[in-house]
Amino acid sequence: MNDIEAICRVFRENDRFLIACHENPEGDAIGSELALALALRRMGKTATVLNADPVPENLKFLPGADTIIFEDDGTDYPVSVVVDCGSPERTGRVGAVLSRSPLLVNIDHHRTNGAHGDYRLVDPAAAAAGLLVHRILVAMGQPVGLDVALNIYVSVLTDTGSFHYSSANPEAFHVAGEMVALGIDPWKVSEQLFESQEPNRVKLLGRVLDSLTLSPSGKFASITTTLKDLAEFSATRDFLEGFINYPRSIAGVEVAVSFREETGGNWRVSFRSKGRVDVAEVSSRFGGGGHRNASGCTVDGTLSEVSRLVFGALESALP
Ligand SMILES: [Mn+2]
Repeated sequence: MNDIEAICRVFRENDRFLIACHENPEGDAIGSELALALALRRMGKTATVLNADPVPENLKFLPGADTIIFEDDGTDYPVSVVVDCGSPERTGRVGAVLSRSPLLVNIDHHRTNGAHGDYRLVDPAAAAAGLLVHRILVAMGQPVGLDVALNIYVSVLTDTGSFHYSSANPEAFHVAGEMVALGIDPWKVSEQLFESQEPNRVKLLGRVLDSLTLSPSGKFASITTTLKDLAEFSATRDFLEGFINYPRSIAGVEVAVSFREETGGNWRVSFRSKGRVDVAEVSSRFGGGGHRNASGCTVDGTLSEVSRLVFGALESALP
């Protein structure tokens, strides 16, 4: 789904844009929407970024992050743009605001992306949605300023797991290298992203790691976070970002699972695969979605019911 030329035309010919991403945004979601917003503003356009959830503490340094709004400003925009979002539902409560626009542009790299939007640039081969924004800026002949470069660099760095994942393809390295050539300092970015944790987040990690459970086969490992844990450490959900990498790091484990209790008694289930199990397929069985190696879904029930269902699905998905 590649309407890049039509999308460039939409960006050139319109003046006011509403930009959004998925709920609980991370580096790629925020980096790609801010890169696009800042580039459009530089073209003299109005670009409003509306998110359902706050910017995680470690992403607040991103240029433009302080301009994101969290409530409907009551304005109707001729064009809405959704980035890094596999389905319209994943925009959460801002979805209703987006649907007031007569035109929706869908920029995404989730393999499970449906056919939403009037114009789509959906490429599952792209390592980050930020790279798709970069392709659009290049196609429009728009220069990439330092503020845009930092957002694109962070989107690529975070969505490739600091270039650890197999999604880190030549485009990812090439564009990241270009951003460094423009003046981005990799260590300064890493310091902001990874070396600026709140003490309570590290304490919560200790609690969560205590819940580590391995399946009898040793191929699956899970961690669990309850609402009580979150309350005890005054944690916001972004505290949990990256915790799932610890169970995945165990020798022999193919898939790591994180169970996070949500209000209403259901569980947000996240999967990280080392590559042999397609966890996008597993989470789609529970109505979720994502990538082959990183996906998520929400499942109702008690923790023991939910973990039995999820581990059962994983066993049957083993190649
Ligand atoms: Mn992404």
